[in-house]
Amino acid sequence: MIHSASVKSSQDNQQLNDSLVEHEILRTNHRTGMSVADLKQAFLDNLFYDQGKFPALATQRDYYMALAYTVRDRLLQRWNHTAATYTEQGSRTVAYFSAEFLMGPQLGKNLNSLGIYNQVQTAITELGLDFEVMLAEEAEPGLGNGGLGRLAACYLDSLATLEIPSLGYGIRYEFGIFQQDLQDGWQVEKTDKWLRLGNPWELKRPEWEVEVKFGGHTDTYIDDKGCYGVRWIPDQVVSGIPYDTPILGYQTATANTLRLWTAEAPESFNFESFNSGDYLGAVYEKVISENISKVLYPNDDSSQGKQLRLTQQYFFVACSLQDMLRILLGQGFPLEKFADKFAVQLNDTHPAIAVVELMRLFVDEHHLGWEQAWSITQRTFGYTNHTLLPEALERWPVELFEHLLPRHLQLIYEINHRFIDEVRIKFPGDEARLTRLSLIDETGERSIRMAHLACVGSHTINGVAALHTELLKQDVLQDFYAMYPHKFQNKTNGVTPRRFMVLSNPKLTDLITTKIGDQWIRSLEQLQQLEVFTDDPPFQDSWREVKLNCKRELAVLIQQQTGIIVDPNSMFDILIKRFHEYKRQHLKVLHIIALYNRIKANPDIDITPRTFIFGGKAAPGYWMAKLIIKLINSVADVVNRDPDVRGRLKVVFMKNFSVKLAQHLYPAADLSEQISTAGKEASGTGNMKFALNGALTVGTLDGANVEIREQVGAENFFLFGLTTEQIYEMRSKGYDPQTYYQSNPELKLAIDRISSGFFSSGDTEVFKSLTDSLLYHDPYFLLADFQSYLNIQEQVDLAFRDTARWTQMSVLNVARAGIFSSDRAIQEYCDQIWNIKPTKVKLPFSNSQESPDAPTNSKQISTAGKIN
Ligand code: 26W
Repeated sequence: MIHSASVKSSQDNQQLNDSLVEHEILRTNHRTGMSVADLKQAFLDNLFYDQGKFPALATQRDYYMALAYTVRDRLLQRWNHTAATYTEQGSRTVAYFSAEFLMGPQLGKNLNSLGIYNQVQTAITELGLDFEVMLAEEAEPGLGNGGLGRLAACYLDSLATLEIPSLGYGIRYEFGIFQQDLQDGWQVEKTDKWLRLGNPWELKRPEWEVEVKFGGHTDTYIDDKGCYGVRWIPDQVVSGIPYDTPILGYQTATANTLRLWTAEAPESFNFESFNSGDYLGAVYEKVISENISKVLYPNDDSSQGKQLRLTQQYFFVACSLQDMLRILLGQGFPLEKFADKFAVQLNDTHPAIAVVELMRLFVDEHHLGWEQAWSITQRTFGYTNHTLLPEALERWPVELFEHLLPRHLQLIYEINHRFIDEVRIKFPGDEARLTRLSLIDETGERSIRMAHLACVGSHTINGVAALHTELLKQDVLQDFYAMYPHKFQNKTNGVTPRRFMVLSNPKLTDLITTKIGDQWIRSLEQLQQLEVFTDDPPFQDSWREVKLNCKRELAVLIQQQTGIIVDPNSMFDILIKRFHEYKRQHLKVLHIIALYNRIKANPDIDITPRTFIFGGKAAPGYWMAKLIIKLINSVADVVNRDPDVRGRLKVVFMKNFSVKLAQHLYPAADLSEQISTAGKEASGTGNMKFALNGALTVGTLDGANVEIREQVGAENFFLFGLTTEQIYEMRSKGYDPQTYYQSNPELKLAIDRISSGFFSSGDTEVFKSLTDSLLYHDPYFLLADFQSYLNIQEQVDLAFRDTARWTQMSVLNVARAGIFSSDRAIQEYCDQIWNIKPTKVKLPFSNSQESPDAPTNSKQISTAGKIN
């Protein structure tokens, strides 16, 4: 127990504390009561006092906001008590550094976490309002691209549920991932103005503003003790303002914090320019500063070395580390305890500049010696790698660093110098190795290799699935593995069952709970208990009923959004993820065309009816990915209109894929498509969400598919395609897609139909770059895997017709997929990387919805020096 200033001041304020406790009890019904009557009253109060409306004049938006504030009031109690508890106990804390947090809508999630979903639904319905419409009103906070950002959100959920003190640190982008629209089958992008109507879940904390420097030059000086020091004289200073969002644990008293930074100019106006008459110049500076947190870069898996992106990365990292120093010192810890107080996880290399910034803070600003500073830094950081694609590995031109972060470049040279000395000792005379390992890439334009910086500056390096970690060790990071074998670990990804089962699939949740109780929601391995019901006919009936219901709901949504009518009894075959050639959405298209061709050639052919559903965004500058979207829509147009295939094939592209939309898709899937080229997908997490909702997987041995198959059993997984080794071998021997094209008539016909203009009203040019790429390069081995894919899809067809067998496989997938919970993943990070234990949060009194083990009648609350 530390005797910090804050603890002392809370004792001095005992009187204030006592009255606060009393106050909390008194106002329970007004702002925290969980009964239907209290909730109704609170909702109407908020509508009147926050939205300024009588119910008759209120819009749907007003209703949503009034409800959101009603819920927020109820979670603030937990939030404040959590902060007070962490402060008093000086708890070790995880700081999850991520340029992306793809949180998804908050209202339903928070209602579930508080355990008041049903009460609120009743209250709203009794007021004569539509609860579903209110839920749908929430704008999606799309502050991420895909897998990496959503993983961060799942991890925050698990951290709070496991009662681990944690802060998520990132950027509050004014515009999140673009909204995807379709025009004539082409993707068009629209700006995502998610903040336009206000965000009720965040609290601005201007009192914790920090300053961040950019540009300029450095200077040396000798201080009054005769010590040499370096000063950074920037030419721009920007303010970082934190906005906090509470992250509630599932039915615990813990509410952690997601802290996102907005960039502002330090003064609204530059008065010097203003007074000298340069009004526009003064405003210009403000605009430049605000640009930093303006927009999320929509690239997934390709790094382009843009100055603004490095600016964003440094901005949020510099803000966050200053914030952590404030918390550390505010709680009375010495600087040297930084790595004991905080475990920082780098979500890919996007925040890797933190290694250098922490060194700069220690050495330049707090005057620690290099060795001590470096030891603390290395003990602080863990680095997670999320990609094997060479084009996604971040590199920043040295020149850019010189211009934007001149002091950091000097520090990087120093870090590199010492690191290279270390390599020389371990591998004497191996000059080639030095070149490969150096933080500076000297081939071509000199650049900084951020993954190398992250590896050197961290105590642990981890991949996100077993195969991925092996490939890191053998391939992408093999030299680092030789240098630091002890640093490497695997942490297979996981997903939160609270959002991707309980919230999005309530009927499945109820069915499972009636059989095995509700503990599985926190301990997902307990789903194993479902195995005994696998072959039980009434249970199988209920299982199918649940799935059919979800499919019916999705069918309604599809009709509303696309006008296409689909049959809920057909197999729902779903492929949803970012568009990228390595994910091979176009392999799926070749399959659809092959089936279509079979029907055209033989109209009486017996084919299991399928509805193919696609969703996902392409990076705006990624031509081929956008062309694949156009191809899907072109094929859909032809197939859906052809009377010969009626009742057998339907193709649907759901635009603007998001967390919100995903929640309707996973529960309704029969078949989950995970068809990337082996060795390319780091892990995948959609694959886990599908399996946990009872979809069967058709997939390659890639990423976490390998582990999913191991868990659910090879007989319950549809495997196809070349293995990573086979792909490597084929590539090294020289792969020629023509051999497949010439020898496989179905493949040839499918590709020829595209080239011939069959799907493009006779236009033979539009898809030429796509077909040429397949025929003459095929970098992702579609042609090599085509026949194997068609064969396994025939097995899928047969299996789907045997409903009892299919249901059995579906149940087994759910029963055996519990290991893919993000709780399991986070527990492993806590035990093996962060060395951190839970801190129980105590609420001062219990109301009807408190978790049963939350202690009551504690008077310990502190208000000073809080963590948030
Ligand atoms: C610099 C551009 C850029 C942007 C984003 C490079 C790389 C990224 C991410 C690392 C891409 C990403 O989201 N990767 C995905 O991470 C998931 C979570 O670990 C994995 O499940 C996916 O397989 C991986 O593609």
